[in-house]
Amino acid sequence: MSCKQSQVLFDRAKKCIPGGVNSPARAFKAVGGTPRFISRAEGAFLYDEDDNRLVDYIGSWGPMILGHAYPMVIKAVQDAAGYSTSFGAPTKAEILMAECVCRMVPGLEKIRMTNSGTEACMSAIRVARGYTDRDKIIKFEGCYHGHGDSFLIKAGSGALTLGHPSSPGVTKGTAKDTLTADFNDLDSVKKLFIENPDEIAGVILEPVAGNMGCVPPRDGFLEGLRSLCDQYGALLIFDEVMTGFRIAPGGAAERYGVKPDLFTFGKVIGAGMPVGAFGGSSEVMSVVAPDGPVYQAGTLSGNPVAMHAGLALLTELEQYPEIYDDLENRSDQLGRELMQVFDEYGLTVTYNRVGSMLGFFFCDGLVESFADVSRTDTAFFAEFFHGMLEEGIYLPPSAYEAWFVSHAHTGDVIRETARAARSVLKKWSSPSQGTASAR
Ligand code: KE4
Repeated sequence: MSCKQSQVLFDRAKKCIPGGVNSPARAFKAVGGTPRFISRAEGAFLYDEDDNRLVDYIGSWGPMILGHAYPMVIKAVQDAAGYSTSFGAPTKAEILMAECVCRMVPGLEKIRMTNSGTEACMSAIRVARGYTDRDKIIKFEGCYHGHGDSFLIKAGSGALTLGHPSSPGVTKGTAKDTLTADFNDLDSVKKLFIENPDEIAGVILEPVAGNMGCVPPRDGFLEGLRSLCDQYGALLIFDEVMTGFRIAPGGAAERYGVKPDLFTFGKVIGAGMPVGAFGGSSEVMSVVAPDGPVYQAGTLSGNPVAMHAGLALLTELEQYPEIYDDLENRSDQLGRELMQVFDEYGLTVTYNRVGSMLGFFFCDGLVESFADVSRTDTAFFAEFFHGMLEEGIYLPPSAYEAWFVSHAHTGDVIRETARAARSVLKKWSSPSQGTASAR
C-alpha cells in the first residue's frame, strides 16, 4: 500500500509543525513509520492522500460514534455556518445543548461548555478546589485528562506512549498537589485520604480507562470511590470525555449507576467539532463565574456551529437508544472474531470491552490495572498495527489507546477486519515471510 503522498506531506509538515502533527498521539511514534494524512472520510472509512481506503477504529479518538460525515451533522454545520461562525454572545443553541445533555446524563443539572476535553477537566478540578477550599486532587496512573499541568503526572495516552507520563514543564508547585493512586485499587485511594487529611478537593478518573488501552472498573470500584469521597468530603469527578454518550446515552454514570459530583465531556458532545464541557449539580456549579467566584471563560465556548453539530448527533442518540444495542452487538462481534483469529495462531491476547470501546493486550492474564497494562507486548502490537494497516485497517497507533466501533461499522466491515487479521498472521506463520513469533 503506497503512502508516498503521506510521506511527502509528513516531511513538509515537520518543517513548520512540531513533530509534523498538532497532537502527538497522531505521530506514529509508538509504532514507527509514516502517519497517514487523511483527505476525507465517510462512515467507517478514512481515505488518505494516497487514496487508500482504511477501516477506521479511531473515529477521531471517539467523536464519530455514528460514523464519519454523518449527514445530519454535516447539514447542521453547513446551515449554522451560513449565519456566521461565532458571535461572542449567548445563543439559543447553547440552551438546547445544555438541556439535551442534562436530560441524557443522570445527576447533571448545570453544564458549562469549553473548547476541549482538556479545558473541561482543568475547569472541573478548579471548581472542586473552589467548592471545597482544598488544593489537592487524586488522579490514577495511566488515566489521561488532557494536557493541563495538574494532569501530566503519570498520565496515559500520548504522554505514556512517548514515555513522558510526567511531563517536563510542570512545576514542582503544581505537581505536589496532584496525588496518584492505582486504578481499581480502593486501598491506594484510602491511603492518600488518610495521609492528606482535609486537603483533597477531588478524585478524578476515567470511569472506564481508555488511555492505557481499555480497562474497565472492577465491580464495586466506582461505588467505593463514591463512598470514600463522601466520607472524606472530596468531590468525585467522572472524566467522561471518552465514555460520555459512548458506553450508554448517559455514559458511565448511567451504565454503572454511580453519580459523580462533577462530570467532564468532550469528543461525542461536539460530533468532531472542538467542544468540551463540565457540569454537575446546581449546588456545586453555583461557584462558577459569573454566579460565583471560580473564574472560567472562553471566547469560542458554546460556539454556535459546534453546538449545532453536537446537538444534531446527540439528538440522534437520544431519540434512537437502540443504536447502543447495535454498537454493543457489533463491538462484541469484533472482539469475538478477532480473539478467534488470535487463538487460531496461538497468540496470547487479553481483551477488554465496554460498549463500543475496546482494547486488546498482547499478554496473558487479566488486565485490570496500569501494572497489568505494562505487561502488554508493545513491540508486537507495533508489528500487528502495520500488518493491519497494510491490509487497510487503521488501528490506534499505540497499544495504550482504546479502539472505537461506530454505528457505521456493519457486520461486513467487522468480518473484513477479522479477515485482515487472519491474513496478517497467516503471512507471519508462512516460511516465506519469516515468522513473528506467535507467542
Ligand atoms: P482533548 O483536550 O484532547 O479534547 O481531551 C483530553 C481528554 C480528556 N479526558 C479523556 C478521558 C480523554 O481521552 C482525552 C483525550 N483523549 C486522547 C485520545 N486518547 C486525545 C487524542 C490526542 O491527544 O490527540
